[in-house]
Amino acid sequence: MQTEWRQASDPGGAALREATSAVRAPLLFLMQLEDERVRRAHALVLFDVFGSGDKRLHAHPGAHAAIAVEEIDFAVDFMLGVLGDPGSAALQRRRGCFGAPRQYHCRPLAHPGHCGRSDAGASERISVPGRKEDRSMITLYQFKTSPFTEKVRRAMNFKGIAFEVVEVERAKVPEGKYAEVSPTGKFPCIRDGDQAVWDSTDIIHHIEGINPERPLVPADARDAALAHVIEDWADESLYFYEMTMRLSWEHNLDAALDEFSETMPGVPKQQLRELVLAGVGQLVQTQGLGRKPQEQIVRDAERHIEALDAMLRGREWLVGAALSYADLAVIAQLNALLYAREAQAALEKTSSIKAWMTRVDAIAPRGGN
Ligand SMILES: N[C@@H](CCC(=O)N[C@@H](CS)C(=O)NCC(=O)O)C(=O)O
Repeated sequence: MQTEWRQASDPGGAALREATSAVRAPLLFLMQLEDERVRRAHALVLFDVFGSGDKRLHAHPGAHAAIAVEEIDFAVDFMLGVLGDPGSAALQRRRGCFGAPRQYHCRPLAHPGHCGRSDAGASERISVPGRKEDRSMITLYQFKTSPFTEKVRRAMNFKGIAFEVVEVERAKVPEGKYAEVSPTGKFPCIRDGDQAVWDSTDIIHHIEGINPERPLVPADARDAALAHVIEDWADESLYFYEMTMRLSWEHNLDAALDEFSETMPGVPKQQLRELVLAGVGQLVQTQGLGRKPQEQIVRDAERHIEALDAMLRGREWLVGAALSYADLAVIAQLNALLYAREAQAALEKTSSIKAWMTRVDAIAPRGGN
């Protein structure tokens, strides 16, 4: 398709363009917003060229292969509907699982090309499945390098909540630029209509009522308690391991520095490196973890990773029989921790974590973070 499209996008591809515009069959066009193979602009031009009267564009955050699982079911539904078999047993069964098929929309981005990129102050608009058309767009204020942001993005992607992103300019936080939405000066926070919600945990609970057919808080009281405790373990314990190992150890910081540097435009990398080492070093010293010798911290982190592996052995999700916000909190911290080579080595010795990560990515993608 890529080769064909290259032809179609230049004047020499006129024949292909003509053939595409002659297609009149109902069209369900799948598009990944961070597709590494097909440029977003090219996909949109191609979509426009099709001559079909019934054309739908389904856009999801993520790379080429990160198509949401429910999208495949939707495609089968769509095909069965087109083939005139809307009452088939297979179709009814699928509708039973996912509710009535939803209409998906993708609007042009306010800042095309910024999806998941980190240009300071940039915003993006993403429309995703399950969007409630009658509610205003949520704005997510984020540091793209933050695991708490990753948790929230995954939650909104899973629920199909449309949101736009504002990449917070670190240097402007002390000046009070974002004080209205985040009185603590911490991020992520969201603006939902006239309400501001800060702290990723509060955000998860706030958005739980949006698209409730895709819950993240377990219904069972014991499972809900377990999800709460696991999330807290991720946010308040694993977080300090990732901070210490990713950002205060020189040999690991270099792997994370490029991304950090995107959130501090104008600060030379070497200066930023020193700032991060000193700032985070001081923070983890005060918290306490940073006072331990590195070997002891590595051993602690290995125990955490082994514990996670044991929790997942023979199970698909951390709590109960479905994805919950516990999975999202843990995968977000783990991804940050995996910048540390010691954590990567520990992961290699596990048996269940990688498959679980793939499962989470499939239905709750990071969304270009
Ligand atoms: N408990 C908060 C933690 C958020 C947090 O610590 N965010 C960090 C980025 S990873 C932050 O905003 N740091 C800026 C600061 O502390 O001034 C949550 O879950 O949202």
